[in-house]
Formats: sequence, structure tokens, C-alpha cells
Amino acid sequence: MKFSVAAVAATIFFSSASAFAPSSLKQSLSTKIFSTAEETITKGPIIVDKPTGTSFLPEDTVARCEKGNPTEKVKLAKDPINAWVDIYEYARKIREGEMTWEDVEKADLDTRVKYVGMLHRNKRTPGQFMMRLKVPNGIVNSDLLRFYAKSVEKYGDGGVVDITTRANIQLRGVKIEDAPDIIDGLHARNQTSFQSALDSVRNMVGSPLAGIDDQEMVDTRELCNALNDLVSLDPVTNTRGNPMWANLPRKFNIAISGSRDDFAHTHINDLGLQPCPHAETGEMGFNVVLGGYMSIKRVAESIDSNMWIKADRNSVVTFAEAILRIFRDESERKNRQQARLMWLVEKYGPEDFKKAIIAEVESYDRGVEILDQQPRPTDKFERRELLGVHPQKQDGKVRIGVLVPTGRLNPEECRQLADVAEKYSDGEVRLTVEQNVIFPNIDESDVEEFKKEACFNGDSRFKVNPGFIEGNVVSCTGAEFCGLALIETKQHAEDISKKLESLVTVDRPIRIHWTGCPNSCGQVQAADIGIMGGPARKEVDGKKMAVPGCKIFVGGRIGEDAHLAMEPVKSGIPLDEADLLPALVEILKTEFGAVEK
Ligand code: SRM
Ligand code: SF4
Repeated sequence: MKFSVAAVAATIFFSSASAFAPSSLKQSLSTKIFSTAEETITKGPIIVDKPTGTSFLPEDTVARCEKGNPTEKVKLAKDPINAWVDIYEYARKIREGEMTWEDVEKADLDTRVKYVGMLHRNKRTPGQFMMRLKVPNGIVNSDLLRFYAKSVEKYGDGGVVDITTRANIQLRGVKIEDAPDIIDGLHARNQTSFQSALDSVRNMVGSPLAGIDDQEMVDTRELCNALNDLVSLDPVTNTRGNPMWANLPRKFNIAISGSRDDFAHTHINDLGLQPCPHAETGEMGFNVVLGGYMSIKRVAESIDSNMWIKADRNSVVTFAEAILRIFRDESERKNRQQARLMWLVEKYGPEDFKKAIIAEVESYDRGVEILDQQPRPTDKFERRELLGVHPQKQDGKVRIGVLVPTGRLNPEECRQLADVAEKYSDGEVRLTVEQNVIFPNIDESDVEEFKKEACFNGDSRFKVNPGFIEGNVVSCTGAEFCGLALIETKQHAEDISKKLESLVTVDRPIRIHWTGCPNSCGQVQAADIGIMGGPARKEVDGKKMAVPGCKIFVGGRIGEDAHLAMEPVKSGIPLDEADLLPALVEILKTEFGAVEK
């Protein structure tokens, strides 16, 4: 490990959580949920003699960064970890009238503040930011939901909370001057927004049924927390923000599945851990899959690595650390499109990459074994449902999955979910990658009363038992807030799913995913039917005009026989209901056995 002169960053700082003291509500889960550390990590940032992200890079990597793409140059000019401090300084100056957000250095505004999870929505809402959090294993609680609501409600209609396709939370409308209070409030609740965007390890996805699943193979909670701590907890200062992983070449996605359902979608992550017992001893471990990703230029399904590791914390953390070290120091720094793990695996060749990982793990001397096998179950397995009422492994307890259409929540809806959680699930709420919520540990005897709650009835958007189509809609952010979007997505997704529900009958869940552009944050290639924003033309007043349109993908699969639909089956379909609805009805009839009503 190497620290350069640049390692000594600003000698600053503080952590004031006083503005958002934790609620007096009993939070039986708060400490263990978000961190594996002995004490609750409420502090951050503290940057005293902290090494920079760049100081961990070998000299030849720094040399490649110097000749690298513009983002690499921004990171070299002022290290990403400065963002953890600068955001407080900018906020103070704006509050005291010394500057406005427009005076913030462009490289900070567009790039560096992403390291505190702040993404400027300059195209749609200049001066306002989306703040992306880290929610390891997608577990939140009522105190956090109330805190999210309180944090965004001052921003009016644009102040909303989104559940993301990585079972994570994004707060919308945030202004720089308010960011420190939100960050402190998150840290006081053992959560963070640090290292959630740009070239960081993204939210740790685990099983939404961890610890409550009657078919569980591995409880993913401790492992997700441990990996979250690995990447975003500074081991030296025990504060949030870990410089060791602050200068990666690109994003890095990790998912740990806890059962054969693969609710975490391991096959579209850079590193996926799929539970499977050892072929001979039956000991529980993980098959490692590598390199899955989606992007504008390339979509890749993960490949089997022929490596198996034990399902314990030491093995998982050590293995992840080894891959991250190799990825950080050796991956592409010039062409950002090629800076995802799959390209590095291909550059080495899978066998040599495996050898490099084994050598790296051995060099840590932590007693971690990597076995040369990839056992697979051969008996048939039916992937299960997350929405609705289902038994748990605990006698007398059930889990109830509730539809949150496209993951969008206004402050009032956040509070409704918090109320329900406090009444029925000891304050706990699970998020899913389908952007819905699960209430765990509900007494069987309370189910009828739960279903009668006002927020699940009448005009409410939440539904306990939605139809097979509207209950399985997923959508990326789209043009309402995302500057890269070619179309508006969330409202279309919600509206079209309801219309389809009224037009056809299907006999199984049909997963329709929407994504506003080819980056595929809405994972259209993994969907039964994927709708991706794209160009279209239509005759308007006798003239062919460019109109918002889409491409349609069909046949993606998730779970044990995962498959990505790489090519669209239709392109140039206008988003108008008159064009899109008939096209979708036809696909539902021919590919999914739908019957028109
Ligand atoms: Fe994404 C960029 C939103 C999951 C692939 N993604 C973006 C940006 C940051 C672009 C921007 O600056 O506006 C979007 C922010 C919009 C906003 O205001 O919310 C954005 N991505 C999202 C979210 C919020 C979609 C959602 O509505 O749920 C998801 C946040 C996940 C999280 O909590 O961290 C989100 N993005 C994904 C996924 C799905 C996944 O991780 O399973 C993918 C495909 C999988 C992958 O990454 O391999 C994905 N997003 C991208 C890419 C293409 C990556 C690449 O290698 O090129 C970009 C573009 C980029 O990073 O330059 C991108
Ligand atoms: Fe934005 Fe495109 Fe991602 Fe949708 S898919 S959130 S439009 S970058």
C-alpha cells in the first residue's frame, strides 16, 4: 500500500448530526442493518491526514490516468475525496451569501460532488441535485423513511424519493446548501450517500428475503453490510468515505443472491455471488460469476468463473477486495466504455484472470480458499413471487410485498409506509430491485387488518395484490430528471401498465421494464418486455415528424436460466398510446399467451 505526498489532504473536520437527532422511536434494527462494525458509524466526514484515492494507485496506473479520459484528469486535478469536505464548504458559503451554486467550480458540480452521491440535474432542474444513497441489502426502517420525507418535502413537486433498480434510495430536489444536514442526518442513522455514484462501487444488492426466507440458502445481510463497509468505511478513521476505493476506473456492481430465485440479479453485475452447496461436502458457498453489465455500447451477461468460495464474511470480503484491487489498478483509464470488469476479464482471458485473483487472495494470507468448481443444481426450481402475502421461515410470521409503481414515493407516501411499518413490521421495510417494498415479520393474525389499511385501498397507488402486468412494471428515471433520457418513462410506464391490465388477461407475472436511453438503468434486456427510449417518426398534420418513440425487447429472463435479450424485436414505435398499446398487446398475445378482454 502506497501513500504519496498528496495523501495529506485538508486538515479538516467535523460531523454534526445535531440538526437531525435520531427519533426516539425504538429501532431494534438500526445498528446491525447498516454496518457490521462494532459501533454504529455515525460520523463523517473526518479528513485528517487522510490519504487520497489516487495515493493508493501504483505509479504506472497514475501515469495511465494522466493520459486518460477527461474524468480521470478531473480526479487527478482534485482528488474525489475532496468532495466529502468541499460540499460542506460550498454549503456554508451559499448559506452565508458568499456565493451561489452557479459559482461552484464546474468540475465539482458536474463530477466530483458525485462522490458524495450528489448528481446535478442541470438539464431539467438547474441548481437542484439528486442525492443517491447506499442502502446495503435494500433494508430501511421507518425512521429513515420519515427522514427522507422531511429532507425532500421543502422542494415541492420535485421533492420526491425514488426506489432504484439496485434496491436503493434517491432523494430528489436537494440543494447544495441543504446537503450537509442531509448527509449528517444519514450518518446519524448509520447510512451514507458517499461513494454511491460515478467511479464507485454501487449499492450492495442482496436478497430482499434475507433472514425470513423459508428457502434461504445464505442470509445476505451481514455480507452486504461487510462489503458496504469495505468500500465506504475508512478503516483508519472509522468514518464514512473510504479513499482506498475512491479512484476506480468506472462503476463496479456487486450482487449477492440468497436463494435459487436470484432476486439480486447476479448475472447483470460485475461481480455476482450465487449460492450453491459444495459439490461433495455440501458446505454452503457461492459460485462466482463475473462481468455482467449493461451500457450504451455493450450489454454483457456475466460469465461463469469456475470459482467457488465459502459463504462466510472473510471469504466474501477478501475475494471482493482482491477483484477490486485488480480492477482499480489495471482496468482501462482511457476509454470509459471499456472500463467495466468484463473488458479486463477478456484482456487477461478468463483462466488467467482467475489465476490473478487466486494469487491476489493468497497474497493477503487470510486463509481464504478458492475452489475450482461451479456446482449447479439440476432439479427444477420455480422462481417465487415477492408481492403479496407469503409465509416466512418463522412460524406465525408472513412477509407482505407491496407494489410502489415505478418506485416513486412522495413525502406523504414515505410517511404512510413508515406508519404501516411501525404498526406491523417493527419499523422495518425491505426494498427490491423491482422498485417495490416488502414488510417482513408480520403476524399472520394481522394480515386482514394490514390489507384494510387506508394507504392500500381507494385511490392509493400502493397495492398488495396488483394485476400480473401492473405489479411487475419497472422504470428508470427518464426525462423528468435525467439529462440523458430520450423519453419520459415513469408516468408512461405506470399509465401503460394499467391500460394493458384492462385490455388483456395473462396467467402469470409479465415483467415490463422501461428505460429512457440505451444505458439501460431500467434493465430492459432482462425483462419479459423491455421498452427503451429511441427515435420514431409519425405523420402529424400530413407531415412525417420526429416524435418520442421506443425500441421493444422481448424474452429476457431472470433467475437460474437467466438470459438477456440483446436485440430489439421492434424499433421506431411512437410512444403514443395509439401506436404503442396495439404493439404491446400483440406481443403479449403471441409471446405470453395473453387473451384480449
Ligand atoms: Fe444508471 C447513468 C440512474 C441503475 C447503467 N444512471 C445513470 C445516471 C447517473 C445518468 C445521469 O447522470 O443522469 C442516471 C441518473 C438519473 C436520475 O436522476 O436518477 C442513472 N441508474 C439510475 C437509476 C436511478 C435508475 C432507476 O430509476 O432506478 C439506478 C440507480 C441504481 C443505484 O441505486 O445505484 C440505475 N444504471 C443502473 C443499472 C441497473 C443495475 O445496476 O442493475 C444499469 C445497468 C447495469 C450496469 O451498470 O451495468 C445502469 N447508468 C448506467 C449507465 C451505463 C454504464 C456503463 O458502463 O456505460 C450509465 C451511464 C454512465 O455511467 O456513464 C448510467
Ligand atoms: Fe437516464 Fe438513460 Fe439511465 Fe434512464 S436509462 S436513468 S434515461 S441514463
